Amino acid sequence: MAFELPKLPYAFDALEPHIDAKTMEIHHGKHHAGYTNNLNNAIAGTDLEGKSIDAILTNLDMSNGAVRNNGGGYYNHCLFWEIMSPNGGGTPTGELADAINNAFGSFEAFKDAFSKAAATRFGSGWAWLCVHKGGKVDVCSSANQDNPLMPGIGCGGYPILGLDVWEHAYYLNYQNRRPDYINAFFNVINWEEVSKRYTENK
Ligand code: MN3
Repeated sequence: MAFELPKLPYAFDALEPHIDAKTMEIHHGKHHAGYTNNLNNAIAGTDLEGKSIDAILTNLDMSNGAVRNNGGGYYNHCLFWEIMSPNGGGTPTGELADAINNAFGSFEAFKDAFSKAAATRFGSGWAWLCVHKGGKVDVCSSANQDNPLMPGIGCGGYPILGLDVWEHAYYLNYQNRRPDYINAFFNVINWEEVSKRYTENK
């Protein structure tokens, strides 16, 4: 069965003013749709067809550029839409808050580390908050559509929060001001969903 572009869980303009409607429309309807179609074409008729996206990325042959780029692009954007919400922002609670405090000392220190990872990723890529087995969390970044699930990428944990820092994610509204976009992202983070991913994968 082919992968399908998921429906956005909110309207295109729901994340304004932090992320504008036009960016969301193009990002979801053109970019994510493109990765989805290209992934389906890349795996059609191969032994990857029918496997879950987690299984494909975890066991990926990194020399398979089409699946690496489009499988990563498919997965990363599925995650990205889910970990944002018009009711987002604030800070995490419960065991995720404890894990963040244990790893970074405070939420503010985590925010600094994540923002730095996002701001210093040269060119296109993603910043991640990941959980390792046992519950420890870690921040890393990756190039292009790579993802820490892939062999040898980032901190190697399970991604529970990701920020797209490709210019297509922010350029219409923020132009070259990536740090402003990163700061605005914190107003739409869906910590409930991030906590769920933490609990299910720790
Ligand atoms: Mn993108």
